[in-house]
Amino acid sequence: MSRACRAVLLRLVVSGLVLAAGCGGTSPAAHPSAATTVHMAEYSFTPADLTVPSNTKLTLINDGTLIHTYILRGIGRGTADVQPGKRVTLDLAGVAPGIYQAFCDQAGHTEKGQSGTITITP
Ligand SMILES: [Cu+2]
Repeated sequence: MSRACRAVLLRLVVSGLVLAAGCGGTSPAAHPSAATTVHMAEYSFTPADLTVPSNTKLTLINDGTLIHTYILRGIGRGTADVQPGKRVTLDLAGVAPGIYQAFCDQAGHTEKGQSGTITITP
């Protein structure tokens, strides 16, 4: 191998290490969104799957033309009706870390795909 080749190889190795270090190393295999804002529309949440620390305040924005809600299944926490064009805050204080299904409780919306997951980390 030529000296120039070795130099290129070394640079690739070094930049690879820098990239690996920049990734943090504590992320799960998937890449869930770290956003704390969820956009609602017909019939979706964006992002559908997100991961937040415990005690986060989520912002829910209704970009659609119908009323939507964002409810965590099974624990009685979620928004009231969010009117089109409005935003509300959902305080997750006291919600135990875990993975929760999120859905819109307006008739038919979950069935049309308006659901997702929220993972709350300790
Ligand atoms: Cu909805």
